[in-house]
Amino acid sequence: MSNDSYRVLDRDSLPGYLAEIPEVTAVLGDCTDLEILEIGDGNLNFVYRVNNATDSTKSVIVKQAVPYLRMVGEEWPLSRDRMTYEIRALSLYNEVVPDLVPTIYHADEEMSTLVMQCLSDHIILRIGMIEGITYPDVAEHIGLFMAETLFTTSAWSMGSLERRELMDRFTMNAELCKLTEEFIFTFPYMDHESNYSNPATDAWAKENVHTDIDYKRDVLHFKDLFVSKTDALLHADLHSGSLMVNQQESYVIDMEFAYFGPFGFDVGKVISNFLLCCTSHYHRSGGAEYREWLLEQIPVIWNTFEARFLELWEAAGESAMMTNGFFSDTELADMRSAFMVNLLQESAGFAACSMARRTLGIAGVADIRDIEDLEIRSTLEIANLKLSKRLMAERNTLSTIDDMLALIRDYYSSPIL
Ligand code: ADP
Ligand code: SR1
Ligand code: MG
Repeated sequence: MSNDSYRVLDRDSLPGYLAEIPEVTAVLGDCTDLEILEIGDGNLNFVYRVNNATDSTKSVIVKQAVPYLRMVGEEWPLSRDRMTYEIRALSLYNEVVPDLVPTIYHADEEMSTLVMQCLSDHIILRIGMIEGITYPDVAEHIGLFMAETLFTTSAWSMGSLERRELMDRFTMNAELCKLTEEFIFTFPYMDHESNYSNPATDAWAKENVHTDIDYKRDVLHFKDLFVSKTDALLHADLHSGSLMVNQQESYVIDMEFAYFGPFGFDVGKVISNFLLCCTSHYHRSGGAEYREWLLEQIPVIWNTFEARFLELWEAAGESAMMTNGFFSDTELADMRSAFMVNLLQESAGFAACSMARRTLGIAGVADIRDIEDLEIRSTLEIANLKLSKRLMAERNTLSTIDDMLALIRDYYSSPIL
């Protein structure tokens, strides 16, 4: 996939690179006087905002993968093939959910570079949520994004051959899948040099995570689902840092982890980010009112997701999974109900894993990690771990999203700080 024409772009070389691409000059205009800012705050890549110096409304985003893990440095090599998968997933999303993802201006697999629409009127949802900003439609947008992308690429929608061809285009996103396998499902639950450290949290984790065999067996079950289940093309890194929002619109970015995996991984990851933020607002300024808004978004996400997913399913014709005459309408309806309950329970388990990894692993969330007082931070970290364990242990008792919300509310009804 990669070849020798690759070079790392920087502020000096970007104008020349961009000036050669008609689709980009059509947006930027004259490329001789550009303002270029490196704005990457992610863990893996370099991201530049480039705008015309005389008209800043003419702007693009340039994202380039480098052959290492940015958050660690060049000593952690990582193939830049990840950009090929981001390009493939974003291209597909532009067909399926064009209003919910940035437009592609130019995709260059050899340079591991993507030039796309600059979302200049939007901010990262995580930043907004840390500040206590509410967004009236974001939960609905997230639910729609997941329903459309997950159903459309599932075996309930696609034919067997076309689906396997599509899977083939993502199967070898192997290095990023391995990162997830290790950093979400393995290292956080044991002593590992890569883990984050905060003394009181470490001590609690030693007693209550590293030695909790039932919990670890459950985590391994979810690792198994992640490794083996191929429900649909996942975004696979769908957290509040992968959404850019304003009061009207929401855009999903950063789909480099895309691969065929279990539906519940995307759903659970999203839910966990509302919970992590909710816990942080026991200390942050949003307080009880904002915590309530965060919790209320969870059923909106799920209900929107479920309603649209089922609507698409009911409208679907024959597929890899379904042949006319196999089930009666009633049998099909019963099967769908049981299917959605299972998906909810799997989402709860993946949410539990996501909460633990964001607490104990190398890649934390600013919601919690930016709290300077280590003791307060630790109390909130332990609260997130306890909620993770409860969600995991009780996931199979959940039949509806209201059950999940009741569990979460019950958990938060005991003092957190
Ligand atoms: P990484 O893969 O390294 O995690 P991201 O895709 O998350 O990188 O991008 C890093 C940051 O760049 C985002 O947090 C956001 O601030 C900014 N960014 C990325 N894409 C866009 C875009 N299309 N428009 C505006 N800003 C963007
Ligand atoms: C080393 S793991 C880095 C993490 O950053 C990305 O955003 C993914 O969440 C990944 O797990
Ligand atoms: Mg990324």
